[in-house]
Amino acid sequence: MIVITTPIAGQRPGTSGLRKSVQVFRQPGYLENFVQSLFDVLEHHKGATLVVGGDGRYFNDQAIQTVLRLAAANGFGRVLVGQGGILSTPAASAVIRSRKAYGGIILSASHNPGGPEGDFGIKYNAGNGGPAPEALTEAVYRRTQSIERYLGVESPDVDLGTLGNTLVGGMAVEVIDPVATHADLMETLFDFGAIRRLLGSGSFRMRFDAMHAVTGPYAHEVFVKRLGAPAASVVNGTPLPDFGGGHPDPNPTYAAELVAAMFAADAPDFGAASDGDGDRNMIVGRRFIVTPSDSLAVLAANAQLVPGYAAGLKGVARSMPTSAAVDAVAAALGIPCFETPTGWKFFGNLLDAGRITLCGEESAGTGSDHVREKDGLWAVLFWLNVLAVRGESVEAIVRDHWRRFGRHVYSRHDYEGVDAAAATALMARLREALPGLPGQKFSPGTVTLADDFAYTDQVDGSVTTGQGLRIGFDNGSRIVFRLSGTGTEGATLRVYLERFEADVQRHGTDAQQALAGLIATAEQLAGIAATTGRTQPTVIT
Ligand code: G16
Repeated sequence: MIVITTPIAGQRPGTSGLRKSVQVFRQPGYLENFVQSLFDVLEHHKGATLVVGGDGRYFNDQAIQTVLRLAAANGFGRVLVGQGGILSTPAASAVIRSRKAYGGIILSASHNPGGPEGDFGIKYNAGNGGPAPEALTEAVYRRTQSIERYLGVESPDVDLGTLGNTLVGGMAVEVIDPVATHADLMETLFDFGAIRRLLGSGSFRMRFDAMHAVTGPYAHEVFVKRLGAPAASVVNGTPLPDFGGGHPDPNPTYAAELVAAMFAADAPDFGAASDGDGDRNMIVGRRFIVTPSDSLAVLAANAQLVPGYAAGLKGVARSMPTSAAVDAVAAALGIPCFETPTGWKFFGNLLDAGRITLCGEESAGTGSDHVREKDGLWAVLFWLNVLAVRGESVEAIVRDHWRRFGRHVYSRHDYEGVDAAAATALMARLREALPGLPGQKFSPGTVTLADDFAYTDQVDGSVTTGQGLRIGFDNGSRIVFRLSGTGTEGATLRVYLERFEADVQRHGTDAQQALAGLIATAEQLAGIAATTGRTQPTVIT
């Protein structure tokens, strides 16, 4: 037992676990405080199996050794750890489920930059393979504020580079292949034969950008080894502790290299990228970027073409700020569509209860009931399967989708690293103004809904409030204001803009142009420039 002599103030985890700068995480006792608090709160874990792995970022290897020593002292029977300390978030979810583990610890700050000056993070996934539910996260947070000791064993570092078994204290440690379980699962869902024929046809080229993050080894195994794509189809495929100095967030700003390649004269037919821990995805056709909201809708509409989903979808779900494109598909299919708060954890109960099969978020996450996380590689394979069956381009498939269902023109404007007090004040002012908005006319239409989104879980009845300010107009347009829960510096204000076009011929592809009225109204309502000093968003997706 080790007594914490310098107590570390408890930290409230954000949308997806605890994320802080590496410097904060390296303070003596900081990581231990969180891990011990988690173990103190968990019940019946003596002798149980824990899965541990991360996205390979700086400090990943050291943090894993710490987790192993604490897990041993806290009575876990076995830890399965990915070779090299690597496990993508969806792969960790797959391993937890297939090995029937008690739960798992994933070391990642997702899409945030890495390296000694970058960010680090830790999150706990439960036995269903999904993010810890709110109640558990809150309990851990409360425990971090009163904890005064952590338990550890004296033991040399485990060799994470070699597959096999060893002991830490009396606890078994098994270094596992980080890729195999997930890759095998993918083979059960998708038509690998059809995708192999597409990739080997000589007339179809793909480019997958792993952004020097965790998906490199997964992409090599699946696209190159199992599906026969040329090795050059995977770029930036070696995980690096600082992600090569990049920002592994697959959006048009941070995946600019991919976008440039896909808009070049000799562009491949299909482009995709994933993020730091492999759960997000970006889909790009030749000179055509697919928004995450549209991607979810297209996958739902084409699910019958994919073996794993050919029997039909039980239902779908999207986070509140995600566009209603998938709602239109659900209505046409006659299946339920759920609207949840931002954060994958809110899909967990619906998936566990068999109420939904597919779900997704505007923040570049799409997934299904195959694991309990969003899954970047899965989304790419889903698209490849659809492309292989339909034999059309990405753009043709999306345009056909818009013709059938109408187009939910969509964009998100992020104001990153703004002064936290200013951002909070902006939201507070807007929240106060909400009751007076219904009935007021703005250029996009008359306000019909203005509220602070609250959600009642359809399965366990738990209520979550304060999930984003939404302002809806009579013509289906919508503006949502929300503060990010994943940033580590200042605050990030997100403004989500959506407008429905039944007649897709009326507008070209330029979303910013089509949304100009809503963008101006958002500024008019929130006074973003005056409050934050920012006249332009940092990132537009
Ligand atoms: C995490 C969650 C996602 C969520 C996103 C929102 O993503 O896992 O479910 O949509 O955060 O981020 P924010 O609060 O910044 O808008 P990730 O990929 O960072 O784990």
